[in-house]
Amino acid sequence: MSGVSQTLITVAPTGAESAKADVPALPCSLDELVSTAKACQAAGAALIHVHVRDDDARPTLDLGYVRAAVAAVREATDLVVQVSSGGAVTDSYDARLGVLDSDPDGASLTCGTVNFGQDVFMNPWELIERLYLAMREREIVPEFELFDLGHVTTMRRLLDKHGAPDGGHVHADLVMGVPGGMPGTVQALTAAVQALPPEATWSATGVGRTTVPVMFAALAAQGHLRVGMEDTLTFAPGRPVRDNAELVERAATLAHLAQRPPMTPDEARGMLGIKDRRRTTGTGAS
Ligand code: KMH
Ligand code: ZN
Repeated sequence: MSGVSQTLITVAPTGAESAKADVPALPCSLDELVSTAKACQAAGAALIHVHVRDDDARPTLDLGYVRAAVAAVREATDLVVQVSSGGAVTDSYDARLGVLDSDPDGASLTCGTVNFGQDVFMNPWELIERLYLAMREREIVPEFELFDLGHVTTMRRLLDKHGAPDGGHVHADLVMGVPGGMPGTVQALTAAVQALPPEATWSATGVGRTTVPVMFAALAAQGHLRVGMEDTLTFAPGRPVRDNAELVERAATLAHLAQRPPMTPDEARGMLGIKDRRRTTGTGAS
């Protein structure tokens, strides 16, 4: 693999799993999401993976809330805005498809069912196909979420059957260390990366205590980084994460040390084949 000169840093600030009451620093309101997005862009993030909360800080896929979140982040920042089509383990397939009508730049697309702690995150083949085709119809660029080695096989089967995604580029995110998925180890990362199509780009996410080792492994293997409070609530043993920006700052510091500085949102758009919706909607950061 030839050298990758810059690092895409994605921030996943909220997720659907943690409760605001347990984690007061979790950005849940629209204001908190927007100020988090701005701080994370300033710290080096180029892409934001968005899960939305309702007025009671509960995870929601209600299209009104999701549309408002996408529009507000796009208005306030230059970040690539990716919505989660995974939602929470309790969400219906129709609701997960429904978020694609929120006009995002991208959307996550998990490529297989996985045990998820005590729960099961359901992603049968038929749902994966429906999400993929609905994304392409709407010119939304997917990010393939791969929680296990078999998910790489499913992603490749999807691409073989249906062709390239919107924008023509394949970008995957290895989600490592979920209880039930692949472990956050160098060995697992290497196996997954070797199974990817050679032209694909990829990032890695280490959940919980695998966050830091997975960042080192990903940088060493020419990968990109995803960090955020969706995946990590402890900055160091016994020290809760203060906010998402400090996770992005740490990732940016490591990227600089690896001599692969963070890419800008526009550079990320170029790499990922994402069209600039800021121009078509007339909004965007100055
Ligand atoms: N919340 C998890 C069940 C995604 O965003 O696409 C699923 C998830 C993946 O976070
Ligand atoms: Zn997510």
